[in-house]
Amino acid sequence: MSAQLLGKIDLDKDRLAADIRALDTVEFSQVYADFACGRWDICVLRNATGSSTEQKIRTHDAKALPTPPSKHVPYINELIERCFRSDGIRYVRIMRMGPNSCLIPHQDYLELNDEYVRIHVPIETNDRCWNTEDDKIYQMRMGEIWFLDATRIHSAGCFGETDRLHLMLDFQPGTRLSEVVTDQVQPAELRPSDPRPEMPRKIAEAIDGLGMVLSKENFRDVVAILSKFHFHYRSHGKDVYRWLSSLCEKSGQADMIQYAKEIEKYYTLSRQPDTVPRI
Ligand code: YCP
Ligand code: CO
Repeated sequence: MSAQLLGKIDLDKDRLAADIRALDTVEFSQVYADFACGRWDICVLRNATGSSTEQKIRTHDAKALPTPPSKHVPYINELIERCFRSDGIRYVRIMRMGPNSCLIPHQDYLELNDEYVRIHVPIETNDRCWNTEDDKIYQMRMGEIWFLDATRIHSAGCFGETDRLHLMLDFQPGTRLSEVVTDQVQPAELRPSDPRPEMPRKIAEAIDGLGMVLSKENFRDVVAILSKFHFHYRSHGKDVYRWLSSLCEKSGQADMIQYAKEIEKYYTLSRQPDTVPRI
């Protein structure tokens, strides 16, 4: 499948703002920080046990239980119950991304033995937030309910001046998209995004030129530059790894070439839990 707009929620701005303010007092977690460039953290609102000590996802098949932070967001709880068929929910999280931040293009569920059906609802965003999937770019707007096919290579970026907060719900593997929302949601109209310009040859050369300055200390920064470029020029998520491998080759450093292969595998092919490759 691919990303799909399923509908939208008419948000009560004041009540939502009160919940978001309350989240300032709640601790967000960095457990998946290795997927991000910049500021990106997560607050688990519902999970398998209801315990805040469980921050990472795993395969389980019981109705998700509220964690302590969910007490701070009464309006969001109400939205979940009103708009979603909550028996099928396995996780609810808030993903918070800061300005000038993005994710490294990746595929999810590789460390699990099943694939959840993942839904996103932007609850705070700006017009310089984007998502990518394969070679496509699109925007999710406030209150829209999106299915995100996280088995495809995808990414998200926030390049405006304010935070991007998404409510993210994982449904039981195999849930049909017609079984996700209730009849309380409104139909939504897809708004196409402007196409990205072709990457000028000079920029492609500059990327290869990064091989000249590549070192262990700046490897992550180079990955961040490439991940951000991929939002600005027409490309596929996989191109980030192609660019990276090409500039590593240009650097002539065998350990960098090897590391580039390992991270491509970790983010897009296969990974064990808690085995982030280290240079
Ligand atoms: C997950 N995977 O599938 C996480 C979210 C990126 C890595 C963040 O829950
Ligand atoms: Co993802």
